[in-house]
Amino acid sequence: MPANLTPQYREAEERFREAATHEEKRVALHEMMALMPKHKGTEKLQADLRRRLAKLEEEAEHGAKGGARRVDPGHVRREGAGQWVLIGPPNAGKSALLAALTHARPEVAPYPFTTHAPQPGMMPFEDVQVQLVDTPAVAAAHTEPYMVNLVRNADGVLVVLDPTADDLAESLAACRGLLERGRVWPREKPLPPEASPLLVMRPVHLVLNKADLDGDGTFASLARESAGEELRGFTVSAEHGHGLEELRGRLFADLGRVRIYAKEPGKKPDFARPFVLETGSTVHDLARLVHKDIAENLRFARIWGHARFDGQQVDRHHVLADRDVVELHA
Ligand SMILES: Nc1nc2c(ncn2[C@@H]2O[C@H](COP(=O)(O)OP(=O)(O)OP(=O)(O)O)[C@@H](O)[C@H]2O)c(=O)[nH]1
Ligand SMILES: [Mg+2]
Repeated sequence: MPANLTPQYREAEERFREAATHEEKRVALHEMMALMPKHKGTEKLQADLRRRLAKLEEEAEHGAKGGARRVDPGHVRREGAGQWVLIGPPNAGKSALLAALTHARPEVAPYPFTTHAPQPGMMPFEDVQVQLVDTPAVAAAHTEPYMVNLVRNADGVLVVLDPTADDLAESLAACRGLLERGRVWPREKPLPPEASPLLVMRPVHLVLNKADLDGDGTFASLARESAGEELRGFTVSAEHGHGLEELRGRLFADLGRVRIYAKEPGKKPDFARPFVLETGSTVHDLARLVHKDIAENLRFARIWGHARFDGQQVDRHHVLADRDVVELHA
């Protein structure tokens, strides 16, 4: 029986063949399995893919041949309320931006390809921390292969550009190419009807740096025009601080998270350490984070915040809002 593999499957297969890292191979194999038509004609192929995946996963678990454990440079462990990856051409100021927004101290230098490996930093915002990851330059001539996974696994992507640079169009194209390979679709951009089911919708913003060199903002306006409307643009100066406070607020807001302060009956809320949940989470989701037993035995909760009156009693299905104070009753 013919397998009738789709063009989308063939693309995933191509990515598997070209994959440079272990993690890229694993992702491509998962995509191939998801895209494979499930019928009698593909049973052998399905079994073969499962075998290959099991082998890859075992290698990751026990280290590659020779005993050395392979570390995927494209994987940065997520910390804080969410993770944004900074991508862009050489010299755009990605590292300068990381230094300005976080306590990290990456190398910043007036020559290209200064950054050689991803470097995370934690950006404080009000009472939470957001993770930013600085990365090596994206260029038409060379982009680190692991960058594909880095952008795919992040909660959001910042495309950092120097709008006064003369190769802006090429830089933008290289960044778009990387997002495409990572199957990251800017959330604001309408999805075409034939879009791949593997696309992940993420906030993708344009950060136009070096505003201090762009007197009346002409270069930034031109850059926004060529980037199109689907990317929200921020004009900043990493070195002079312009626009950074607005960006900081956006980076938390666009993660789509709420901060919840838990409170025990008769005690004051713990304002120092909010629980961070996805927007749309319920009282039950919070209870699960606090303790499994509380979640199982939850009777009701009281809420202070956006609810109609303070201390209002709600059930487990109640949807939480940012900065609610919640008292769980089990
Ligand atoms: N005038 C001005 N210069 C900046 C600004 N941000 C960064 N720079 C300068 O631009 C140069 C490159 O900055 P980096 O932060 O190293 O750039 P990068 O994007 O990390 O570069 P690579 O690591 O090579 O990809 C440095 O000389 C910085 O001092 C800014 O807002 N204004
Ligand atoms: Mg750098």
